[in-house]
Formats: sequence, C-alpha cells, structure tokens
Amino acid sequence: MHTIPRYVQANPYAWPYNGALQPDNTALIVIDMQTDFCGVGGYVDVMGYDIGLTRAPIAPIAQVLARLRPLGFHIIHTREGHRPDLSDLPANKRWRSRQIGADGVGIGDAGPCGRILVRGEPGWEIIPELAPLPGEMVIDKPGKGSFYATDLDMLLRLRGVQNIILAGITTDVCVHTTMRDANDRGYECLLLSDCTAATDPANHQAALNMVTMQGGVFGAHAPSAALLDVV
Ligand code: C5J
Repeated sequence: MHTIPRYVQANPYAWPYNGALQPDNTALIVIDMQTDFCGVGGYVDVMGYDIGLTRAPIAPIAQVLARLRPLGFHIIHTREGHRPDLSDLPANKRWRSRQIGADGVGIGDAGPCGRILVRGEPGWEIIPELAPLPGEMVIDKPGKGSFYATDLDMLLRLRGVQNIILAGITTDVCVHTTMRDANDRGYECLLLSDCTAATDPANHQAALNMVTMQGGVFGAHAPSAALLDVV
C-alpha cells in the first residue's frame, strides 16, 4: 500500500525517520500510570516526592489517547509490580527502596494504598483517569524496562509495529529504560515530552537532552501537540 509520508516535528529530527507513521505500524505505550507513582498515598508520595510532578502528564496523555484510540493505533499500558509472595522482587531492589521514605517502608511493605508495587493492591492499579479500555494490551513487568521478563516484544512484532510513542512515568527511569531497550531492538521511538514526567524536573530535562545526542541516539522527543498536528 502506498501511503503519503507523515512526520512529527520532533527533536532532533522529524519523526519517524522514514515518514512511515500509520496506525497499523505504531503503538502508544503508556508506562506505569499507577497510583503508586502518581496517586495520594502511593509509593512516590510515601517516598516524599511531589506527586504534582508525576500527575502533570495525566491530562495530556488522556488527550493523546482520545485522539489515537479511534484512529486504530495500538494502545499498550504497563504496570510495574511484583507477585504477592515477592518471589520476583530482587533483594537489592527491596533493600534500596527501604532507604528512603517514611519509617523504612519500601516495595512489598504495607503503605496507605496497600502493599507497595504488589500486583492486585490498590496502589498498583492504573489510575482511573487513564484506565485501559477492554481489549487494550496491559503488560505487567517486574522491572523498570517494559521488555524485560515480559512478552511485549512478541506482541509488537506479531502486530507489525515499527514505531513506538512513549508516554508515562517516570521519564528518567521506566520510560527511558523502555525507550533504550526498544531502540536497541530496532523500534523507532518518539518520547512525548509533556506526556512524561520525573520526580525531579532536572532529571526530566536531562532525559530529554540525552535523547537528542548523536543525531537522536534513542529516537526523538516532541510535545504531544506536534503529534496531534499530524494524526
Ligand atoms: C520508578 C518508574 N521510578 N515507573 N518506576 O521506580 O519509573
């Protein structure tokens, strides 16, 4: 099928590199928009970070979802979390998470929203504003990256996905880990700068800057308005 090339005005290059931006070859991945990362009493809140920062992308993500869903783009959501018996929680991850926050409470421990980052607990759920629709793919991941120990790559390849648009939190941790891994696997990645956020604004900015090095070492970034201009 012959299609007209379509580009998002992104940084540092017009994305995707080949102009092949179509709903059938492009997935939006919304990363870890869970109460634990952006809700009152969740993990980020318990650690003492400002959830105003991690809540900022909610409205822009909702707007992007509202536009892309009816166009038929692939929509994928991820959740970071561990089995209730914590058998997939590395001891060092648990130990480090207990070094910050109230009373040494860390991953796997009881917090105001249930056990932190444990599957099935209230804090682990995706926030209602961005809840997946029936039929949308949801990836449960034990780590920061969305490919490690998941079937994400298989789901993308079986659907013919070549382009990945990244949204969610946090820019410097789970979003970047996913973007770097996706890039190594040959996917063409666009990070939406207003649909992502970090617990430190300087880290968010640094994560954007890193993307732009070496001609776009991991892909490109753009505000969601630039994407919405062309879809
Ligand atoms: C973190 C994430 N920051 N979703 N997880 O621990 O970025």
